[in-house]
Amino acid sequence: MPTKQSRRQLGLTAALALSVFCSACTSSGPSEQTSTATSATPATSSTTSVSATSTSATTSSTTTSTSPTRSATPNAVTGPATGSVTLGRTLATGIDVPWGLARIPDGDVLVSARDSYRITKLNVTSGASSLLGTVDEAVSNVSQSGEGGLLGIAVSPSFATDRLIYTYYSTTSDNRVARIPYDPSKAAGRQLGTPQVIVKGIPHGVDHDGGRLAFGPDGYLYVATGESGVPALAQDKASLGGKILRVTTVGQAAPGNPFGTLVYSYGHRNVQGLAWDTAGRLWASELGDKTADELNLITPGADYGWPATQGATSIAGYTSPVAQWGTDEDSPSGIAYAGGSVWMAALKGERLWRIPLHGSALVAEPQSFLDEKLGRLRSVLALDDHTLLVTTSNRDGRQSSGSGDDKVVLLTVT
Ligand SMILES: [Ca+2]
Repeated sequence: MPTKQSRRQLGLTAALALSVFCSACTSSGPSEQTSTATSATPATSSTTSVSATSTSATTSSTTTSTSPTRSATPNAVTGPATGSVTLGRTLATGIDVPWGLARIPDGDVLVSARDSYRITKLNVTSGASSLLGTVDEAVSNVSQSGEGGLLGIAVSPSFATDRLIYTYYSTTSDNRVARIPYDPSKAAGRQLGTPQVIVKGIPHGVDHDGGRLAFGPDGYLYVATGESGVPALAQDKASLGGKILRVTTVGQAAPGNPFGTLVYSYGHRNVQGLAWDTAGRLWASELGDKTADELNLITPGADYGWPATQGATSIAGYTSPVAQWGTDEDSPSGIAYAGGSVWMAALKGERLWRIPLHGSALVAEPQSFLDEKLGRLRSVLALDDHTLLVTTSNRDGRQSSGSGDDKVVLLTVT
């Protein structure tokens, strides 16, 4: 078995093999595995691949990473990455397992917990927290090492007046999106009303349950789903599995959707991260199988290739990712956009990736931060261009947890 260090070195090679062609896309496996199940597989370079080495240095609180070699390919990697990450305060501990993060207008952040079904409000200045309540309709399958439970959370674009919270959760038979009234005038722990289901029938499996929710700049709700371990569902436009959905606040197909249904994009294996850049482009992270995790630029109606391909492809009709990684170094869940970069939380990779962008292209190789400092990372929320919240995911059944797990931690980034 390779050591963590050797796996990291392997993976950096894989991480830098951007825009590569996948010729060995294998059968489906679990998506959030620990680091022992697969090894990073450097992919075959194509004419646009980046060949580079990368080094990283770590100080007591700030991690820096440099990527010295540039590609000569136009519209690809053009400059050195110069980011940094400074570990800040731990705002919350002992959460079982933090999955969704969403900011409400007064600046506090709501945290949904996958296996306790709790929704907690967190003050990002003081660290004070209070329980809104539990979503008792949610069903975790952590006893099966599964990935279901209370997953993503989003707040209504009209939250200041309607106080609606949107959640994505698993039942025993499907995954659902519901909106829940929040009444802060009630006692802590009793502030959540009855969930009103707006989307049901999202395929549910032990693994590949998707789960991210986010309102776009257009005011519609985007829902990231997984193919539930049935790869063919990703290509079935009649299925809600393996898709990014775009719905109204009552769960109907949003106006302008490419097929007149809830489906916005398809051919996804398991999407757990959604974020928009300042120009309104939608980015999504996707857990790959054995060879390539992905950061995709999402366009309506596009087919992202699963299960025929993963990672970059030259097959007509499939959209290649903008960046990809070996699964040992990534297994991405949440993403956020801040300061010109997408920040990606890695589960199996136990790190935070910075992906510097110029428009829709990479401007430098992705940088790796916090390697193994906090363990598995699940979600990222940008409070501003230089402040992120990140959550650990060490109690999710995939490894032994440490003291204080799971946590919500502040980061200062550049
Ligand atoms: Ca793909």
